Amino acid sequence: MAAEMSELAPQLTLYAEPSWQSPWVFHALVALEEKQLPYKLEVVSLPMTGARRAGFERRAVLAKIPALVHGEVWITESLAISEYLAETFPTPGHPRLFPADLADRARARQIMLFLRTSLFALREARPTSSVFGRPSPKPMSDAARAEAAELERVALAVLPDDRTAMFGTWCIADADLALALMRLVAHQDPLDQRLVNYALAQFQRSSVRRFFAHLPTGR
Ligand SMILES: N[C@@H](CCC(=O)N[C@@H](CS)C(=O)NCC(=O)O)C(=O)O
Repeated sequence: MAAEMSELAPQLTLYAEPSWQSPWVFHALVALEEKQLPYKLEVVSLPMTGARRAGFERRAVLAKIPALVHGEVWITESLAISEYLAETFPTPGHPRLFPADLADRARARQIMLFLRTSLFALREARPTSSVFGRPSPKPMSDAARAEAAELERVALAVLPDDRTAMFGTWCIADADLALALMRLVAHQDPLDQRLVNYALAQFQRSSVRRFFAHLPTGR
């Protein structure tokens, strides 16, 4: 066991939400699993209210889920969580989350921020419940269709051949991109077959399967 995770080291706790539909909890849990760190799970109903909300606001500033607690450190926002894990438990002692190459790392962050700040109509028409639960077809608006085309264009740009990871070896951005593509795959929406294969291969990773093990449907 790494020195940081000895009995004296602060324990890691991940706060999740009971529906297990959050792409951001998915990101944080996959990051912890890929780092192979022991952690405790706490499931908190949303919206947070009363003393719980006040406690989160006091400790984490933003009362959101996922939240990572490490000793006195409370972090919300999924990307801040994975960056904290990457920097607190660095290579070579721990598996890598972000690409080693600085340009690749910047590209990975760019893609992850794109997925967090865009595609709102697509996310509405193709919610994660389709991926983590049962696909429930909803009509695709013109905006959702345009965003699906943009997602496909971006994914093909960063996956120019048959590779199964964006930068040759896995990084945390692959988990996010695969989840975004799975919104389309789950509905059998038109999508370049290479991207279908990429998303399905990513979803076979044991870190992703560990997230699925929490789903009430047991998928
Ligand atoms: N951008 C954030 C999103 C976190 C987020 O919005 N979480 C939702 C649940 S999926 C939440 O905590 N909502 C409760 C609230 O905003 O009060 C991330 O990447 O973690």
